[in-house]
Amino acid sequence: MAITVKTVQTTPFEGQKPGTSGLRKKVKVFLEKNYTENFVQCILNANGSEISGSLLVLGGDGRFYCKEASELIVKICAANGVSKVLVGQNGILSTPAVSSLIRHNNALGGIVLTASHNPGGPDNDFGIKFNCRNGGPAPDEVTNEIYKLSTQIKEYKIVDGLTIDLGKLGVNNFEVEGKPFVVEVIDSVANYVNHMKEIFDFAKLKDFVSGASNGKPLKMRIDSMNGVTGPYVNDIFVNCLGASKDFVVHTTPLSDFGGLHPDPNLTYAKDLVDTVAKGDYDIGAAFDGDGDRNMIIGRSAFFVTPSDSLAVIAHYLECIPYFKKNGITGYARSMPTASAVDLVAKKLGKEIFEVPTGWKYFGNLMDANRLCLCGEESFGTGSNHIREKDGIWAVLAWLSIMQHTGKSIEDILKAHWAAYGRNYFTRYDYEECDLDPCNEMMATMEKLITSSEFVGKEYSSGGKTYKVKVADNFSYTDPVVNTVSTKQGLRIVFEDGSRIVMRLSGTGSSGATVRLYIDSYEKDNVLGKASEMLKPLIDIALEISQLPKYTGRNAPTVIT
Ligand code: VG1
Ligand code: CO
Repeated sequence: MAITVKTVQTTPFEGQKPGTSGLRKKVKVFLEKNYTENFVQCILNANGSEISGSLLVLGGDGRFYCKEASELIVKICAANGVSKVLVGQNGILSTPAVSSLIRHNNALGGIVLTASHNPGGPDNDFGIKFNCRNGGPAPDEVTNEIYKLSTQIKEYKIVDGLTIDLGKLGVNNFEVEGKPFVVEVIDSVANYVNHMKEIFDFAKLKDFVSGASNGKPLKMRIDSMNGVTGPYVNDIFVNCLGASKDFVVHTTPLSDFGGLHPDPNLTYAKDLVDTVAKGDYDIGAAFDGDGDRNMIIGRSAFFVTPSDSLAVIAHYLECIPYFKKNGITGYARSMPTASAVDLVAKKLGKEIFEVPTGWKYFGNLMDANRLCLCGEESFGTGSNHIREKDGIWAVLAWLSIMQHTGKSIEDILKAHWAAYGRNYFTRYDYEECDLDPCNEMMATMEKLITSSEFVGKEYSSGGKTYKVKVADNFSYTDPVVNTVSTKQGLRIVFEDGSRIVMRLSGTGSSGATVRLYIDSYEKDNVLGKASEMLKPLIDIALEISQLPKYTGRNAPTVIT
């Protein structure tokens, strides 16, 4: 079929600035005439001449507008000289699967259609993210360029008369103004599942899950929260590892996530937590909408903080065949993540890096072969097998550790704390506050904590006194390419290592979400309750920031 390219005049939209992870707005914003077209054209333009003749991967988490956006993007790619698009069946690909596909196919990059953990449906969020050749989210230089182009755009290119059935697997050949253009609709899960089989010992895990190795089948509860992981979970845990079908729930991707907020934390994954709390399961896990986040809980809903999860995986990394084979390089965490993994790195003599919030900051270190395992406190854990965090990978890592140690999750954690001490951590989220007062709060607090008399100041609460050692707005110099990222979060570090961190979220679609992170380290007192242990520091943080005054909130929306 011969197809012609059409150039459409357009004008810029305000605010097409990618945040922590892509551009996220309400669906109705993306549906405005030319809004999606403009942004996609800018993504392609940001790649310059490399777009011509390129291969791109395309897919999303199945939320409302994913399918239509996929069809639209294919048409814009065709018009801009892309030679091939690999698209997941029905537009479905998890974020880790996109990353894996980009790498396996040596693609120029990928376009991921997701607003991740944000709710979906016609009245909720949609998102578009560009991942580069290494499979990782575009770094700041690229997203800044996309944004700059979005403020100047005058036209976009699109083809008419190109239709494909995204439901049908196979290769679709077209000719666009004399040049071949191919759309291949691929199985959404096959490549990813094979990748997991290369990393983990599936035979061993199958014996463990079925009980063949110890006479006791593992009882697990895996909750896909109606997000994209459902098909992957069914194939990996049920088909490959032999878990009972009853152990996996909410595995059909729904365009509105069935009304769930697909964020795997103690508040939004309540169904999982309540079920596992009854004491019948050995492990519970949940994922977010696009499958890159994970929450792990043990029997009776014993909660594993993501900071601890990272440290435990770091400690046991060699029980996973991939690391045994490829060796262990360094570890990393985002700045607000508690530093439990730092202690493991120190013990094992490995490099450890502290980067700003957002997975894009890990990529260069992985590419330079200095980093093989990293995580964020926001339920993100992953390794250098791809360049995104990976929810299912994290569960397979935990199953491997349970199999290797023969211990329960709670016992694994307790042994870890006994050996290393414990980093207590909590995060308070104040969602959808008014933007202006939050900006004012952050500016006022920054001024206060960076003033010369702030260091050395003492704050007391609950019978404890903390003396300020360092306070700043976190800035990061990438050790590989030397780019500097400033203003990445306000940080107060006390003499005993306790920290208060505060930043505004970069993934919301309206208003401001304030995140307050608190952590402190205890060498011996490791069995306390985090909420009680950290109470004095929380009170001090609220006093310093005047958060209740600025936000009008007396309690957070979510406590982790
Ligand atoms: C949040 C998390 C951050 C994570 C990001 C993307 O960002 O804090 O750690 O990398 O979401 O995760 P923010 O700016 O809202 O704090 V995902 O699973 O939404 O792509
Ligand atoms: Co996500």
